Amino acid sequence: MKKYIGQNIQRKEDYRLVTGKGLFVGDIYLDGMLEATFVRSPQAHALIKKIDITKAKELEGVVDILTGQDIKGIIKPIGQFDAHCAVPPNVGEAINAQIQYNYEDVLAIDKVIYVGQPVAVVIAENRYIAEDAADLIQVTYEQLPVIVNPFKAMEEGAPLVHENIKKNIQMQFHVKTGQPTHEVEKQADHVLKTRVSTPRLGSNPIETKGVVAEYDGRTNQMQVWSATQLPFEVRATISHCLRWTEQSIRVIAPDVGGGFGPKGGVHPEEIIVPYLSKKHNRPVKWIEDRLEHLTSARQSRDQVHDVVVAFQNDGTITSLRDEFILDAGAVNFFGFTCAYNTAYHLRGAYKIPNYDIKARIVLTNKTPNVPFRGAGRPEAVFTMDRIIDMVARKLKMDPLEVMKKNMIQAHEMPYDQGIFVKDGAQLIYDSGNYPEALDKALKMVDYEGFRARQAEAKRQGKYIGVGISSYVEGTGAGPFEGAHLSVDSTGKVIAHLGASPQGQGHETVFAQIGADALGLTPDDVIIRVGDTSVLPFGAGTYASRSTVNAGNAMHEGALKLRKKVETVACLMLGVSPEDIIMEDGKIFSKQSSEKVLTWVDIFNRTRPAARPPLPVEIEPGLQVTHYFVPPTTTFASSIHVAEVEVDKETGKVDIREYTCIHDCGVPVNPMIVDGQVQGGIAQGIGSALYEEIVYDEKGQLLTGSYMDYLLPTAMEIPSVKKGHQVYPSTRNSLGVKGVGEGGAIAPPAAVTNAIVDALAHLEIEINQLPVSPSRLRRLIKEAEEKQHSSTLG
Ligand code: MCN
Repeated sequence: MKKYIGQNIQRKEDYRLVTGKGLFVGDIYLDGMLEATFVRSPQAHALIKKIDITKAKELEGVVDILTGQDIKGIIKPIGQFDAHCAVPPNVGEAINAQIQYNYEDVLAIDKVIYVGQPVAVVIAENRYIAEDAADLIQVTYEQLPVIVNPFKAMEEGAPLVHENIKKNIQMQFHVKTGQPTHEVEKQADHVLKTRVSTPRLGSNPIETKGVVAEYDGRTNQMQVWSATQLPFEVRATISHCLRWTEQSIRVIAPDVGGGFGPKGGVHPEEIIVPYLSKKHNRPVKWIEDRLEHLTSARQSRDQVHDVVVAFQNDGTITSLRDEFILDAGAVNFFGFTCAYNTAYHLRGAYKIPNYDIKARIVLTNKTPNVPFRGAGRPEAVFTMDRIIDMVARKLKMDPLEVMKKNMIQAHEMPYDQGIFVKDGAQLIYDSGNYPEALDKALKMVDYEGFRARQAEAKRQGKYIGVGISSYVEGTGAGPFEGAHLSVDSTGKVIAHLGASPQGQGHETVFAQIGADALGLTPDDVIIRVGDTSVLPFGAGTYASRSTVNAGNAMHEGALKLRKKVETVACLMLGVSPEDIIMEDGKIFSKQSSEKVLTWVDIFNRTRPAARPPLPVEIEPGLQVTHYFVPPTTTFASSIHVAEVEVDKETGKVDIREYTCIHDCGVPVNPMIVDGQVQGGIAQGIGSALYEEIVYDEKGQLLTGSYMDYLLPTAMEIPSVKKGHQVYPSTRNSLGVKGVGEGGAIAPPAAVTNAIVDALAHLEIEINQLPVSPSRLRRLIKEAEEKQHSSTLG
């Protein structure tokens, strides 16, 4: 029964969060707590010749200082997170994956490989003393040649980031299906070659990273609070790096103020802080400051695609060939995650039968690159939908017609793309109707009337344009998620889940799911998340996966619990299970509602040593644990339409309207879904128009403040017009698909296509993000000069 699923239930967590009653890592103060500061490398590539800590050690209040040499052989380095990103053998074989092992020492030992890398750590009675001491530490470096450009990094003789990784190529693979693309290109009416690139970005959550560790010497227990998306992975990595048993470590992700990807994975600070807490038998706290965040927090995106596309006069795309590189920075912790996401998502909603993608993950002297909202898909969609636009302009067709020509039709679902998903399953879209979504979006923006409006605007000296983009996104990636449900003496259900939120509203949506399965209200179901002490296994929040994985674990676990409650109710009411009704917390028989049981009655009846005794086949207590393992990902989809106005003289772009139709299967809480879409689109618009991390050739960060790294504010982000489709997933019993990342995927392509459309008379190509005023102004100027000289010539 769906009473609460599908309802706009107010978010349970919001009162706490908006009244300042949340508990973030920064809010944790413990008796005797020390504070840590990290000394970070100012060099992008250099040998560490000497670290002089004499003066720093003498400062009153300093408790300890560690360098890489102090912990060499004691703390293991952080390597690839295999639980989340190992290549399945069948995929590895199909794509000929070649991988080199790489890692990061938690404090650099002999050499540094990026600016901001931790080199030493100070703990002191407070942060002020720790900061002063850090300033007194003198590190002598011997500069090494720096490699920043990923193409130069692959040249023979280029400086090596890791000595064992030749030509700095940490990983490469080759995905193909259909006919050889070179052959197809020979038969095609047209062949177009282009380069498309997406810059390096930061995720910039409101709350930076932070960790507090408290060791209890009497019980040998370590408690860690971390602003993380993956408490279970933090526990596993602490256990691995420090050789402690997992049972002795409890990791809690309290309230977390945004993560967006880079708070997934594990960072050096999350290992060192617990180590120091145990060493000194005192709590230790570290909170990343904003400058550290901009320099050292993991970054993302950064791909360059060299594409060759073959197509016919009618707009049919016959083949797509792409050689792309992903600049992973100094260490790649996530294996083929982002690169393979790009490779398997590139065709999106289009059917392109002949497909040949070569990917190389290249190391450079920059901050490590990890997944960020979309994780390889925004890059894929920007590449694909720019190609669609270019094909259309080459053929003098409306881009919409080229989209339609190549789009997978509803009757072709489930659609097999002929390659593998990252988890090793065949890439088959489970459900959806992309042409219908496109039609809906076009109606919402009055596409038919747009050209007349555009012409009228032009007469008034205004340049407006419309751009469309679409995506199909594999969401709900496994491997699994768990739910542990129990009932207490007040009759409330407490559910512990493996996935934990950073703002998504999990306390509400999982309560809605539980309430429906159990005939309760969402207030009767209390969600506890982000604590490794209850469930032995958990995966975490990333890849728009929690609703599918934790949601179905909750649903199926709740049904198991319901069964037990029914069994006990049958015993108490003397009826059979088919006769039991569970509604609004009341349990009664279909035949008669005279005798009504509550959950407290059922709880009391199942207490150990209850009188009369329970039949032996019924175990005392009301609790179940359930793990949901999805068969593979489920495919959400969306159409985005941007309408922009371009100021030709300054290159400034205003977004007039932004429209989005999306399908996330069954929405559990449509209001939260809308919020997710709006938030994702804000980040997507940021990456379309403003955001770019820039390094100079010495590997020095040039965008280390918000004066240089531009984020959009509410002033630049329109209220998105949203429309919904509900094509339930066929891969889980709730019929849900993910939505968390979706909003961020399509805006770069939709906005850029709209800018190109607004300036169609200039025939400019924009294949590099962000479309900043200076970049756009330069393109406009070049196009005007070209037109001027051709008129003269
Ligand atoms: N939802 C729903 N019905 C659906 C699908 C989702 O009601 N059919 C609701 C969910 O139950 C959940 C939210 O929408 O409250 C997002 O669900 P889902 O798509 O499953 O994504 P996750 O919960 O796994 O969250 C991860 C995803 C990712 S990968 C990034 S990055 C991201 C995002 O969510 N980071 C966020 N959204 C974010 N939102 C906030 N506020 N902060 C972040 O750091």
